[in-house]
Amino acid sequence: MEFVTYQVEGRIGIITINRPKALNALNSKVLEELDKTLDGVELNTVRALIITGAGEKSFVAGADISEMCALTKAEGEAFGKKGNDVFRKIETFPIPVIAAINGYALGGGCELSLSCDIRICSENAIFGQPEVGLGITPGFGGTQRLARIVGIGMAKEMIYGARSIKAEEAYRIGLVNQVYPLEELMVAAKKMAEAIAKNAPIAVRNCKKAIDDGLQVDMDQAISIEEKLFGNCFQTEDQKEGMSAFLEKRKVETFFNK
Ligand code: DAK
Repeated sequence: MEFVTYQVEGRIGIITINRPKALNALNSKVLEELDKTLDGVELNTVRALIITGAGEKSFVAGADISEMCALTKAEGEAFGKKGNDVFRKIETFPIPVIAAINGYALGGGCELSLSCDIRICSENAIFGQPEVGLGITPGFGGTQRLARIVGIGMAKEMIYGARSIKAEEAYRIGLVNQVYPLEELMVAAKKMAEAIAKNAPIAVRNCKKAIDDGLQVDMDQAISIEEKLFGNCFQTEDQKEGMSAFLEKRKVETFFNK
C-alpha cells in the first residue's frame, strides 16, 4: 500500500493514513487502500482498531481538493460514494474503532473521525467542516454525523460558518472524549483499545450494534434490539467463562471469542 499502513500489536490493529506531504488528504487511492485494509483485518484476533494520521501535524486535512476540483457532477457523486462506503464500513465495523486525532481533522478528516466509535485527540488538533468555503457541502456524512454527536445547533454553527475549533472546545462540546499532549496520544489510544480488547469480544460487538442500531429507531424497538443481543450472549462460551470466573472468585485469563 502506498498511503495506508496497517500494523497489529497483540489484539489491537493500527491503521495509519500515511500521506504526510499532503497532510494525509484523502484522494481516491487513500480511500481504496483504507477500504482494502479494513477488509483485511483479522477479526478472530484483532479486537479494537485505532485510526490515526502520519506525522505530527495532521490527522487528515480533508478530501483531496486537487483531485476534487476538476470533477464533473457524476465523478463528484462517485467520489462521494467511495468515501461514504468506506466511512460506513468503519461505522458498522464489527469491532470498536478509535480515532486518534493528531492534528488537523478538517472536512473529510473530521468526517472520518465522526465515523469512528470514539474520538480522542492531541492538544494541537483542529476540527472543522470548511466545505461551504470551497463551494460544496460536507460530502462524507458530516451534515449527518456531526449533528448527532455534538447537537444540531453546534453542528450548524460549525458547518454554516466553516468554523474550525481547537481541541479544548472539541472536548467541551463532546466531539472528543479526551485531549492529550501529542506524544501521549498513541499511548492513550492503545491503552483504551487494550481496555476494550480484554473484555468478552462478542459482548463488546453486541454492545456496539445495540447502541448504533438502537439510535436509529424508537425506544420500544431499541429495547427489543438490546434484548436480542443480550440473549445472544448466552449462547457464547465467553458468557459462561465470565460468570463462572466471578462466582469462583477468579479472574478471567482470556476470553475465547466464541
Ligand atoms: N487537499 C489536497 N491537498 C492538501 C489538503 C487537501 N484537503 N490540505 C493540505 N493539502 C496540501 C497543501 O496543498 C500543501 O501541498 P503543497 O503545496 O506542499 O504541495 C500541503 O498539503 C501542506 O499544506 P499547507 O502548505 O497548506 O500547510 P499549512 O500548515 O500552511 O496549512 C491547513 C494547513 C490544513 C490549514 C491547510 O492546508 C488547509 O486549509 N487545507 C485544506 C483544508 C480543507 O479545506 N479541508 C477540507 C477539504 S474539502 C463530497 C465528498 C467529500 C467532501 C465534500 C463533498 N461530495 C461527494 C459531495 C469533502 C470535502 C473536503 O474534505
